[in-house]
Amino acid sequence: MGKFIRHALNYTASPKINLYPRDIIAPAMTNIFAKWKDGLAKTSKAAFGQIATLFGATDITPEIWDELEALLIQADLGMDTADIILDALEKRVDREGLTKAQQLRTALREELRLLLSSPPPLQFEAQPTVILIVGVNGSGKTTSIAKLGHRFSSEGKQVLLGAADTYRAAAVDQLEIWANRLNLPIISGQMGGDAGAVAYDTVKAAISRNSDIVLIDTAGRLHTRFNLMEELKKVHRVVGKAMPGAPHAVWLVMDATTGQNAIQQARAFKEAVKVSGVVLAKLDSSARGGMAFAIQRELGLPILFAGLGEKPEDMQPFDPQAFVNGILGEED
Ligand SMILES: Nc1nc2c(ncn2[C@@H]2O[C@H](COP(=O)(O)OP(=O)(O)OP(=O)(O)O)[C@@H](O)[C@H]2O)c(=O)[nH]1
Ligand SMILES: [Mg+2]
Repeated sequence: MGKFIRHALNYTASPKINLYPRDIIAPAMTNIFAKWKDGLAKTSKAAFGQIATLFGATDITPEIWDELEALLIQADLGMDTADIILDALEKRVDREGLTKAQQLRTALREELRLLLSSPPPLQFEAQPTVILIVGVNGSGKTTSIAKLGHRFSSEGKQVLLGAADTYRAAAVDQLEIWANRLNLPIISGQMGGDAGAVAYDTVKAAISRNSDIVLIDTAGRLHTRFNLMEELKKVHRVVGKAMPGAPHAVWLVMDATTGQNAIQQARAFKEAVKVSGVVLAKLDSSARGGMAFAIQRELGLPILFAGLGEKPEDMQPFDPQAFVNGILGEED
């Protein structure tokens, strides 16, 4: 058994913690599963849909293995992750004496689930808790901030947004429009101004207003642009000057449609600033979705939230079971 699978098994053996109050509200839960199902409709029809069709055959044949490997790679799991899954499945077929394609399908569902961890509980101990949002151009940062701000404020938290993308024309306006629409307070910078100064002012304002959560938007940047990555490090440092210990979290917004390239990008962000978690945006636009597995296995970062649409309420805490059911279709 591979090292990671062992780890994943240990993980699920630990007691389950109920992370979100939503879990105890039954009607809301039906709603949430519907959201995951709708949000992942593209993925479940495309790559993972073909996997489901593959298991329409009755017996496990050598061809099934070859096709399954190709389909997992096409689904954006990446070669290494696909191999780990296949390896685990082969061992289970031997150990449990599986012969039917349906049994393999159930085993696949379980193995995929084991590769994903539930997000750790969010820590909001510091007052304010400062969260820096980073990522490549167009990954979904600003929209995700609006959605997260909406979510946290609906939970009763005092949220303050910081529009520290002073680089792209209209970036500040974009977040201001969201802030107005969602009734969230915001500190904005001037276009072309110093992003660090805006971040600093936002944190200082949050301290004096007694805010609970600060979400700071930053300019999109290519991970290969040295100067821009240095600037991001500076924003990170300046936030720490405004409040010792801040930022308390750095969330990398990743675009689920980018595929395997996004893993390389994420590594560069991880090196530049201490990324603590991933927001996986645009899962609803992705036909593949397998990136979620690669993010956890190859980057060791938890996926905290998933973007399942463009509306403020289309941001859900990452739920491995709902995700696997969403991409593979309902339980057998
Ligand atoms: N369908 C869908 N669209 C999304 C999601 N998240 C963001 N978008 C769209 O993606 C586009 C880019 O989103 P932004 O939030 O502006 O991305 P950004 O990372 O802030 O972009 P820059 O500031 O230019 O780097 C917008 O059209 C969003 O509406 C999502 O979860 N689902
Ligand atoms: Mg933006």
